[in-house]
Amino acid sequence: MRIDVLTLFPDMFAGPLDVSIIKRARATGLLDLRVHNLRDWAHDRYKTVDDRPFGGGPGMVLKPEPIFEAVEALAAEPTWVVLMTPAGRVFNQAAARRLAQREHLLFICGGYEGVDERVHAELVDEELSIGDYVLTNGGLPAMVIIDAVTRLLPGALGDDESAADESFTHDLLEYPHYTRPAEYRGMKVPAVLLSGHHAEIAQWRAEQAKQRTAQRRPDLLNEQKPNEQQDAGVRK
Ligand code: JEW
Repeated sequence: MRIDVLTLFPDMFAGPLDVSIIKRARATGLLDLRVHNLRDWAHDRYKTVDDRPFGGGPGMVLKPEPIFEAVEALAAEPTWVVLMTPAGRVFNQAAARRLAQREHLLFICGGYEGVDERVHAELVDEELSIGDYVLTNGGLPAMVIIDAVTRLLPGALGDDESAADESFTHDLLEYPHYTRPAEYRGMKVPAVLLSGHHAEIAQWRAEQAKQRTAQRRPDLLNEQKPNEQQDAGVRK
């Protein structure tokens, strides 16, 4: 998969995407990730990419020209263009599975107050947020999505890592884990896990996962699951 990122802060991307599974996916050629500074497409020697909003008001708006020209330079069918914005649909594991099917993703991170509306209308296939909290820009949200998508690429995970992939794929939280010692500071590992009865262990774990989910994340049990394949994107 190829992923291009357009950002005002390319330095943000250096650390998180250069460790662990993503590092390995890049090294083996499974992921071709390229981070670009939007200012490279600015038109003036001050590298201006934003301007004051028409109609007045606080803050600045990202100008359309650098974004249009950058996307035209980097994208070709079948590129799927994703705009990070707090006004987007909330990213989840189903969205990660959907994005992982694409050959080429292009993330526009944004910054400041927002992006000229003509970018949303003409250039963008899908708008995504990572949740209901305020951030300074779209860089971290883009990295979160790149992380979630990369580990779904066939061959990205080692055997141990894929075996450990339980939680959101089964729509339940994980059961509790224990390792040695069997007793630590008076706290004992549940006897069933030491029993060697595989069927009983599986039953205990399933029950724990259900109980935990009901207690901590009842929303996961009640959630409607629309068909995201049909339901994706703002431009149909
Ligand atoms: C996200 C892209 C670009 C946040 C989450 N937050 C916020 C916010 C910003 C500007 C105007 C209004 C609200 C900051 N910001 C972004 C925030 C994505 C941008 C600027 C974002 N997901 N995605 N939770």
